Amino acid sequence: MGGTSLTVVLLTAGETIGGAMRRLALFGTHYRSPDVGANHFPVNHTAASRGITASNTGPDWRLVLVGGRRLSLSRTDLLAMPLTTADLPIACTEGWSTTQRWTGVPLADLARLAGVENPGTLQLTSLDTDVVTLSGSQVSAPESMLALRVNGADLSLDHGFPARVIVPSAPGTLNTKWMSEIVFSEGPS
Ligand SMILES: Nc1nc2c(c(=O)[nH]1)N[C@H]1C(S)=C(S)[C@@H](COP(=O)(O)O)O[C@H]1N2
Ligand SMILES: [Mo]
Repeated sequence: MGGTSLTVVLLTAGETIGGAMRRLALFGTHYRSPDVGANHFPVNHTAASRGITASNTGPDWRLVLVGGRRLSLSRTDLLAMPLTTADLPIACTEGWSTTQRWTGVPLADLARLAGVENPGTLQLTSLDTDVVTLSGSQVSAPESMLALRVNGADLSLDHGFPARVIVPSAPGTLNTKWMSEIVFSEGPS
C-alpha cells in the first residue's frame, strides 16, 4: 500500500516538473510570451476573460454563413467537409509569435458553399463580438482556413474552440477565435 501511494506521488511530481520545464523552454524562445495554453502554445485573451463558456460553445453551437444564401453549420458538419492542414504562425502585435499545425476548412470552400464564387472582403463575427474584416485575397489564399484542430488535437477553448480563423501573413488579431458568423461578399469581377 505504502509503495503504491509513493509511486503515485512521484509520478505527480514528475509531471509537474515536466510542465514547468516546458513552460521555461517556451519562455526562452518566445519573448514576452503570455502563459502557455492547453494546446501547449501561448494564449492571448483566454476564453474566461472574453466571457466564453462551455455552454455557448457546446453541441448547440452553429456557424452561420451569409452570402448568396444563408446557412448554419454544426462542428460535425464542418469536420465532414474536405479539410486542409498548414503550418502557420500567430504573430501577436504584443511581441511574440508561434507557428503551429492547423487543420480546418478552407475559407474559399466556405465562400462557395455560401454561394459566393469570387470572394471580396469578408466580415467575421465571434462570440465575444469582435468583428474583423479580411480582404478578398486573404479569403482566397489556399492556406486561409476555419481551423477546427491544431497539432492533431481539437482546439482548446482558450485557442478558439469550436472554430477559429487562421490566415497566413496577417497580424494575430485577425486570427479570430470562437467564430459565430461569416459574411461573404462578391468581389470585383
Ligand atoms: N474572438 C477573438 N479572437 C481573437 C482574440 C480575441 O480576444 N477574441 N485575440 C486575438 C489576438 S490579439 C491574438 S494574438 C490571437 C492569439 O491566439 P491564441 O490565443 O490562440 O494564441 O487570437 C486573436 N483572436
Ligand atoms: Mo495579439
